[in-house]
Amino acid sequence: MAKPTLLTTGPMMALIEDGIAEAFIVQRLHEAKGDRQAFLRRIGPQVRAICTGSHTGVRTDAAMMDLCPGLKIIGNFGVGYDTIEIPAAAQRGIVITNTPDVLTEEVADTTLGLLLGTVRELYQAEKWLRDGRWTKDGDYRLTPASLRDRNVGMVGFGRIGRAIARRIEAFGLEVSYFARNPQPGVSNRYYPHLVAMARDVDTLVAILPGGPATHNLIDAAVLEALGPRGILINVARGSVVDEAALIAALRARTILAAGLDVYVSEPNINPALLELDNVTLYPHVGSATIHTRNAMGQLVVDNLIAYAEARPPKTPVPETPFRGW
Ligand code: 8YV
Repeated sequence: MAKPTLLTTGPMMALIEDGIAEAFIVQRLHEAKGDRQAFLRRIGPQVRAICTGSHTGVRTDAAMMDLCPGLKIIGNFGVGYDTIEIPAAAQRGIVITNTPDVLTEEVADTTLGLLLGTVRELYQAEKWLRDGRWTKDGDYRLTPASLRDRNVGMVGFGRIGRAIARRIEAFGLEVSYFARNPQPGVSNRYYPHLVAMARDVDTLVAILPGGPATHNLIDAAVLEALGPRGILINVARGSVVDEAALIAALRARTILAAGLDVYVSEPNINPALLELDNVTLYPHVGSATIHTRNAMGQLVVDNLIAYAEARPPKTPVPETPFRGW
């Protein structure tokens, strides 16, 4: 039987390229010469699978799905799949798969690094040393912020949020959470209103899905409620924070500091952020270790191969349950 055609929307790690090569004829959107639309119109009718990820910068939307009328599965490299138009896939019976669980602990580890680094100005302190200022100007300043007297509110309390909370609690801090619904089996204080939680805590950690439902959720009102001791950590998606409001709050010091791993238009960072000394900036490295990226890549391959071998996929997302190929 002829191999089905798979479209990649951007460069994929070698593990994925090798894993899909056996089972699929692979077409690469980013290698299309000239007009991408013309390329899609030409190969779209054969495409049965798409392999994508937020790093490709390509939105798998209804228009792309319409150009691929036989599309059955979209294998996403990443737990977040906000670059895919989810209702359009659900309507067409296309299964989206993502990479849950395998990155949970890694992202939680990175978040603690970002939190500690932001609170204790660890990057700024290292830069002080590297710039030769320790010998010239003396000790780095005592930091105004400490974890010792902090009170954390999680914005989102899914698998990764709870893994972050476990770590923060191990540091002796109290953790509350805001989510759409109270989570079963946890004793942390639940807030149905984000502004109310922001008023009661001084540290927010955002780890919730991107997309229309959470767009600019952390806005000027939330930042104002967080107040002048406030620290915002975002390891979710750039879109969940109103970036202009955040920049204004950091500039005016109406919040103390922020630590960001994600941005509105990655990898193009708003230059205003680069000029601020009260923000720690990571280049979206939450899950970025060889160990974890290999596990994510393998899960992408397993899901796509499941289609090629007519088996159920391992990790379909809740909005597009598997109902047979
Ligand atoms: C991915 C992420 O590595 O899983 C996610 O949702 O944001 C990262 O872990 C990133 O999407 C790479 O494409």
